[in-house]
Amino acid sequence: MAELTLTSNDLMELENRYGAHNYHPLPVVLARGEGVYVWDVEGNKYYDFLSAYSAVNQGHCHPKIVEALKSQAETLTLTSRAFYSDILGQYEKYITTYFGFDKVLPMNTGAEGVETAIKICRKWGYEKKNVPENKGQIIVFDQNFHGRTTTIVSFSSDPDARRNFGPFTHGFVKVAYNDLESLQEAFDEHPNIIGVLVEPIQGEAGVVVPNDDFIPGIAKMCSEYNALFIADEIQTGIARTGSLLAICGDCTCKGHCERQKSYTKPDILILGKALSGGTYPVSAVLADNEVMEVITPGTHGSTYGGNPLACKVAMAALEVVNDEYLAQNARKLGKIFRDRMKRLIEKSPLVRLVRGKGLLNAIVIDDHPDSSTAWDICVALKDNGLIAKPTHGNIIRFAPPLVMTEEELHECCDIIEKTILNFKG
Ligand code: IF1
Repeated sequence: MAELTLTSNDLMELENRYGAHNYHPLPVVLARGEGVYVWDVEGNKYYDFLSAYSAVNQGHCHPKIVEALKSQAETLTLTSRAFYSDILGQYEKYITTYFGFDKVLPMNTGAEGVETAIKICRKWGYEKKNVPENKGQIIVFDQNFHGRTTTIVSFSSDPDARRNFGPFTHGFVKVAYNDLESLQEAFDEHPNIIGVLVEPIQGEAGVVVPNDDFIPGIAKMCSEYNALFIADEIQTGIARTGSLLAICGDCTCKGHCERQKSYTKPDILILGKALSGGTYPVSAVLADNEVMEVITPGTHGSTYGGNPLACKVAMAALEVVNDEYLAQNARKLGKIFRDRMKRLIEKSPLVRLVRGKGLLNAIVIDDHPDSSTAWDICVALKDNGLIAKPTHGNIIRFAPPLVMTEEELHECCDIIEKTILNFKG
C-alpha cells in the first residue's frame, strides 16, 4: 500500500493542500494511540496532554469501549428515530440514572447539544414561563466557548469565531464570568431572562476556574427569577475535573455519583466529548420532565442522534469512568500536577502561574498573548515526548487521559520541567 511509505511531511502537505485551513496543528502526525500514549507515523511515542480536548478521558482506544463499538457495528448501527431500537431505551435509562435526571435527548456533537439546550430553554420560556413570543433572553458569559454554529458564535467573545459570519442570532445577554453582581444586574435589567448558559470552568478561555460560590449563585438566582440553569459540561464533565461533573464541586463519591450536598443540579445538563471516550461523536442533553416535556414529535431531532452504535459506546464509556475510578484519579493526580508546577514556577521566570481542577489545568507563560513563546514551548515539549497545545497565545492547556498512573504523571512533570528550564526563546 502506497500510504505506508508516506512520511510525516508528506501527510502534513496533504492536509495543507486538500483540507480547509480551519486549524493550525502542531507539526506532529499521529498514527496510533493506546491509553495515555500516542505514536506518530515515524514510530515516536508521546504522552498525550490534550486528550482530543478532553474527549479521550478514558484513554486512547480503551478496549472495553472499542469492543462495544465493534460488536454493535456488526449488529445494527443506525435505524433513525423513525423506528424504535432495542438499545436506545436501555441507554436512556442508563444515562438518566447515572446523572440523576428524568429524561435525555440524544445528539451527536457538542455544538448540537448546546443548540438543543437553547431550543428547549426557549420553548420552556414561551410555553411554561409565558414570556412574550420571541422576547426570551439567555444569559451567557464573556469569553465563553460553546461551539461553532451560527447561533452559538452569535454570542462568542472571540473575534475570529465571529468575523464575517453574521447576521447573528438575537436573544443573548452577555455578562462577566465569575461575577454574581453583574449577573444580578442582568436579571434586574432584563425582564425576559429564561435561562443562564455556563461552563463551570471556562476551557477555551484558558482554564478559568470561578470562585466556589459562582455556580451555586447562578443556580440560586435562576430559581429566584424562574430561569433555567444550563450547565455546559461538554469539556468539564465525565470525571475530567476530579468529580463526575465539575458542578459537583469537591465531591467524595466513589464510582457512581452519590450527589453530595455541594451538587447544584442544573435544569439542563449538556454532555459530549468523553461521553464516547473519543471513539464516536455522542452528545446528550439531560433535563427533568417539566422541562423536557416541551419537546414534542416534530419539534427537534437528528438522523444519527441516539443511534444504537452511539448508545452502546456511551454506556461502555460511562462504565469505564466508574469501574476505573477516573474522577478520583483525576482529583488525586491533579493535585500532584499543580504542586509540581508550583515548584517549577519558583525555579523558572518563564511560567507565571498554574491553575485548574482535577486534570484540566493550564500554565500561563510570562509573555505577551501574541508572542510565539507558548507555541515554541509546545514544539519543544513534543520533541521531548509530550504533546500539548497553546490556547489564547500564552496559555498552555494540560489535560492528559484520566487513566494515567501517578508514576507516569511524575515522568510527564519531569519532561515539562526539563523542557521549560532548558527553553531558550
Ligand atoms: C474546536 C476549545 C476545547 C466546548 C464546550 C461545547 C463545545 C466545546 C465547553 C462544542 C468544544 C472544542 C472544540 C474545538 C476546540 C475545543 C476546545 F479550545 F475551543 F475550548 F475543548 F478546549 N462546549 N470544544 O469546549 O463541542 O461541537 O466541538 O463537539 O472547535 O476547535 P463540539
